Amino acid sequence: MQLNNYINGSWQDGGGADYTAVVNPANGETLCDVRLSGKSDVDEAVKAAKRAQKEWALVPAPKRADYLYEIGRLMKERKEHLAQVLTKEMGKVIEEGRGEVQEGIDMAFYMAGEGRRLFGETVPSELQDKFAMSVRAPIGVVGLITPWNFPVAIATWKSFPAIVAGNTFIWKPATETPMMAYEMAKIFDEVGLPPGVANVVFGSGGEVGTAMIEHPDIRVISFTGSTETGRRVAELGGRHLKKVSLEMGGKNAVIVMDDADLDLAVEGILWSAFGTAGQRCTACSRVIVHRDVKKELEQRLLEQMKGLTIGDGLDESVKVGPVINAPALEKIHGYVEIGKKEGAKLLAGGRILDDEGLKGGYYYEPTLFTDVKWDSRIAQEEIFGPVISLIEVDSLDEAIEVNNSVTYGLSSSIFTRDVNQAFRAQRDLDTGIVYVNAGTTGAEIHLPFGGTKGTGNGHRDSGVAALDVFTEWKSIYVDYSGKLQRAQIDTE
Ligand code: UN1
Repeated sequence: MQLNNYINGSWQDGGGADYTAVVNPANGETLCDVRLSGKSDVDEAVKAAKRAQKEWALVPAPKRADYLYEIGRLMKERKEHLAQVLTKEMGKVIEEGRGEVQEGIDMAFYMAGEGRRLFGETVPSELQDKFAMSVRAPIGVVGLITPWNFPVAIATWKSFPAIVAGNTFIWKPATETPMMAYEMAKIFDEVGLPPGVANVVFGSGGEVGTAMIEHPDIRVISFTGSTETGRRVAELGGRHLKKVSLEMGGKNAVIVMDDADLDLAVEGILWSAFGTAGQRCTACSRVIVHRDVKKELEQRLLEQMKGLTIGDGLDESVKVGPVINAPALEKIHGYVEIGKKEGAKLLAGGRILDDEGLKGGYYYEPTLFTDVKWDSRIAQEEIFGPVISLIEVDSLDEAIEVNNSVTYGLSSSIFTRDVNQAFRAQRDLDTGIVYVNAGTTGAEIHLPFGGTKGTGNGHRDSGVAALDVFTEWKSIYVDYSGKLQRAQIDTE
């Protein structure tokens, strides 16, 4: 099987010379080949998107939303198939695959609702017989660059608000996960979106991404991925005066206070640390624990970790799937070695697995470090794998300080039964998302998603906030006085 780009409503072979193989991380088998694209494919897609956008912007928003209802309906109908493709392609366990597809379905219906809102504002004018309002205007052609760890949900967070607001888009999915993008392109095609509204271009390395960022007719770049790549996107985007929305890494912590329900905390930690094999930007990778419950928490975590079945995510009994590829395995293992050198105590895990039944795949054993220093590298840098670092503290103040000591600011969580501590924590934790008595993952699509500090650059995916990325505020004044009224002068 070979995948083609979807440009201007038709399937086209990429113009690049090379193919890349899509590999199932659970067993190393090749799933399909993709011909890579180049700058000429981007140019063609942008041309089509620009042409289509003029007409698309004139389609009333509730009518644009009708396509989203239809997309949501098809995704729902194909939920199981999409989840299977997702699990084969990137490895997350099937239960989470279904959850991710559900996130996309929710986004379709939620953003379709925005087609009947897209609220602007009317405000009184300073002058008599003058009407003042501001409306959300579409921006034009937008570029979407998405990661492999959430190959469908994140794409829906970006593409659905983009089109409901009257933009057209070019989407470059991650090289590792083009199959999900292909499935979505088929849906865009089937619902009859006008040609050029949705375009999918498969790339690799920097060529397609760079061509998108440099293209004068792409006005917005919405990127989710690594901090390293995000920085390059921001630099290049800045040079071309693009509106750039970035969602990048995290170093998310669960705080466990001395009055916490420990069973609940353990469940929350395991789910958010080892779900998607720790490859979520919201994954819990630090546990900041009050000294009085540290030993007890360690014991309970160790006990529960024994029950985590590792293997191919298509097997319903498996709890932890593979990581994405060999370089990811090496990176994770490299961090475990660093942790040991830094003097952290390895309580469990710490191995690349190639036992019978796991051969050919990329599996890392769920890992628990304790006695980790808050400023050590394993406690500060994003590992993006199933590794937890336990850090001991004496008070809520210290826990918050440790939480806030990292350069990232995506998600955080606190387990406590004390409502005062919970409310203080939600105020003082410097992250874009805060959970009380829940792990660090599981953001819902109708709330803004994003982080402070090095996690992003102030924009948000999801929720109504996503519309701020894909619309321009336009202020409109209508003077019906019949005379020339001068603001700031005739108001005296
Ligand atoms: C990501 O890891 O990039 O909150 C997104 C969550 C999911 C989305 C994660 N709803 O964990």
